[in-house]
Amino acid sequence: MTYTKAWLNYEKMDDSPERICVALSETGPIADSIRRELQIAFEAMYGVAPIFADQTDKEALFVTFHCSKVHMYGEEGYLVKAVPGKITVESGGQRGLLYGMFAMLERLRMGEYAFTLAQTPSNPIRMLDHWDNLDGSIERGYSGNSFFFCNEEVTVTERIRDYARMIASVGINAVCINNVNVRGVAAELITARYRAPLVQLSRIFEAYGVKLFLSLNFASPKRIGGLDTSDPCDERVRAFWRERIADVFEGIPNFGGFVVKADSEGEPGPFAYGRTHADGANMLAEFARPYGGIVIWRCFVYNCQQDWRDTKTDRARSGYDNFIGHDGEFADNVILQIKNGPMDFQVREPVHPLFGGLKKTNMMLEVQIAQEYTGQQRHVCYLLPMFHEILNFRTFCGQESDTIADIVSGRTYGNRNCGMVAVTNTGDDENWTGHDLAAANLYGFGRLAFNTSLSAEDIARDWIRLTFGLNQKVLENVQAILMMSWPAYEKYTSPLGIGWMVTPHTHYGPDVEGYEYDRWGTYHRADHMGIGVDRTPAGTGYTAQYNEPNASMYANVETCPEELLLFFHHMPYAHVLKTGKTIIQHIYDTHFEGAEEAERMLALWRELQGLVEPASYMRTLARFENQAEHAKEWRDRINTYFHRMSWVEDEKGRKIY
Ligand code: GCV
Repeated sequence: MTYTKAWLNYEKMDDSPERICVALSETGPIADSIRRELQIAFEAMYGVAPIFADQTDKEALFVTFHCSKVHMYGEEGYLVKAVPGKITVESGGQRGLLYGMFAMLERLRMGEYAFTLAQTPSNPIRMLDHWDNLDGSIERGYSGNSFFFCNEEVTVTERIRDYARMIASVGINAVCINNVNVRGVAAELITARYRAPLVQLSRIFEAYGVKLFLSLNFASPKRIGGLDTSDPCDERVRAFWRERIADVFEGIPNFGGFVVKADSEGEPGPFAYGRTHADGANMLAEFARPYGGIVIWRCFVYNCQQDWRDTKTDRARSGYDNFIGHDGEFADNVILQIKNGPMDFQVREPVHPLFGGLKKTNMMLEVQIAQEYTGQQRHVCYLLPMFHEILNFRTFCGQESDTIADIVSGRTYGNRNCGMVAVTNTGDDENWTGHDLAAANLYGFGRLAFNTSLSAEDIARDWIRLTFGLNQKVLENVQAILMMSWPAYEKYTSPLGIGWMVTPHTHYGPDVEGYEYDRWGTYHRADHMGIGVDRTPAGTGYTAQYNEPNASMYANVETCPEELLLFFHHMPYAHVLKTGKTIIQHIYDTHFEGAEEAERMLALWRELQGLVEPASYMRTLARFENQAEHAKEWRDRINTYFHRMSWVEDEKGRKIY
């Protein structure tokens, strides 16, 4: 299948140098990737193949790469200086040269010839997690099938190299290729069965500075090792893992480590043997340590067999309750991977309290660019503004640098095993991400993880120009669409932080009570008087998991940020918000507004006919038409539900069914 070049769509530039000379004395796979990329880019942009030589002449554009081991920007940072006719790229390592080269190409593509770019990555680990299954399906995948797996085989294709180029161009340095739910033959990825193609795959990633990770099944000793237990303290189990892990690291070059989902949504874990998560993670980490390997252990642990009548158990509490008591027990090559919020990637959630709670544990922030709950890449929902808010959240953990960005970058506690990871949104669709505009989330996540101080607007602007070219109208309209998309999606779906009003299992489309009487701990508790979950000390006590002053801020209705009001409080519909509107009127108004904004996005896109490549225009138009219709469905289902529940009329007398 053919596929687009996404933001690596190097278009012909108006001005071209006569010759381009490149001085790059480095050798090895990354240096080769740099040469290859310059070849592709310069030929496409200028119609000129670069000459790799240390000398130049006056007419040529001369690009020089310097790598010195003690460079102030470190192994992954870079300094790029460009004046007309001459560019130097410096770094302390080849990965820095690679990133510097991509940054340089971005500027050149925007028609800039004199610039200085200096950047060290904010986060040591910048990772993408694929939830790809060995049969080729993708859990919560909305852009086709896997390009790593098909029919229980690992597929190694040219597309993977292009994927590696794309993600390296935004600074991603780690990829986990298989689903954290490790089912069936996926457990055998750590055996000889899949060794040969995994080695090939890892070599491709290595050439772009990306480490390969695998998700493992904690019950492997039983499932594939022929043992009758997977108890992490059992000597036979330890021997199994010692041998398997050594074999994987010794057999696969460029291997980074493992991602583990344990005791979560039915996946096996140490609880079955009366062991802790620290026991489980540390055992694996011990055997990965000699290879510099790491174990990324997920904190998404909660009771998914809850009785909906039980109002004391609170899923939001569970991550913190399960892990806080083990702070300081995890080995230094274990990282706890924590979702951005305490529930599960809703359109609005508070920041996970574990970030402010753990003081002696490595942490990584997990976000989801696969839009499971935010329109599934059929609706446009640019998530960078949300990620920005999360990163800037102050935890008040008692240190001077106390934001999420500080903690996961290692600034707060001086650690290196930390960073950001996104559940990724790619598949084998022609445009990689289902919706053409969903690629902005992939591009944006990488850019933000590399430099957490970038604004969502600036990232959007760069992505638009690299993807669609330099037309001003395209820039203005697409930028407007992207920036209004997350607020619009929030308006026409679940209100004020309450979450989960989606169709069970698929998680697409409205179903207000879809999860209300189910076992997943995701309730809104609406009745004829009001809605929301009391998570204050008088309720489930969740607010106390935050440090002060956040704990009190959330517990108090007056100070609780209103966009999260129903997450923290059960409120009457008649409660008056700071806007002067009652909650019920707010629900009606935002749903009418959100649906109108979806129409507005469609109109903005329509104005681009003839300015955007026709296939992309048509593909995206169809998605916008669908989104506008679907937003009305959301509007009407939500408004009708609350109208019938509350018996309160819309002040503006609009049609509610
Ligand atoms: C991979 C949610 C999703 C699951 C996913 C899980 C997780 O519950 O719906 O598909 O499983 O999160 O993050 O592990």
